[in-house]
Amino acid sequence: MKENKIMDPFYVEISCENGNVSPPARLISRKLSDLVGLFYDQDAYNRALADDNPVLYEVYEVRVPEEEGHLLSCTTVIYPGKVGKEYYFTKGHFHVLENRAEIYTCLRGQGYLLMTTRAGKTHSIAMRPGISAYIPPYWSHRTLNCGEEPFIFYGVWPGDAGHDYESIVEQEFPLRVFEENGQPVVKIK
Ligand code: S6P
Ligand code: ZN
Repeated sequence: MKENKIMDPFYVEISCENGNVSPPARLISRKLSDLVGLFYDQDAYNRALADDNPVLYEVYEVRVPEEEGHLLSCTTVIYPGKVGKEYYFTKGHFHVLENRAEIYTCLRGQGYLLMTTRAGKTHSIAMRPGISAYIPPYWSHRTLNCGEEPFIFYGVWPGDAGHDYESIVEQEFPLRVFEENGQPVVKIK
């Protein structure tokens, strides 16, 4: 590699309060309408959407090239709320290159990391500040907020991993978390 082609080191500052990254990173915002067909209770989803179309989560992505050798990173902020009894969650995905792993470290709030394999194995990890979870290659992953404040985590993954959302739409995510008697309960559906 020619010396003049090598990227310079840099740093960002992350707010554990609201997940903002500075200098400003790319912001992706997902609303209730972006998660059509993903919640368990479709009637509750339709009723909620008729009322309002809130932002469920935001992602602040640190900009580096999306290619082999680099590490991508972002904060994800999931706001508190439910559709019916099911907590707000992310769309969830496999990596396009399925043998690419990822690490999620919780900065604020309470949530769950849900994971599944194509063969139907499932795993969940309760997340709270300081918990750093390893998502091995070949596991799809979805996160949710089961608390009353924003749930914020920082993720790091290989630059060439990519996102496969279609598989999650086609084959329903088998793990779901509902509120029962004021507590989150993980269920296989
Ligand atoms: C990327 C990583 C996260 C998610 C983000 C939103 O590989 O897993 O940055 O993209 O938490 O979730 P989703 O499922 O909407 O991309
Ligand atoms: Zn991922």
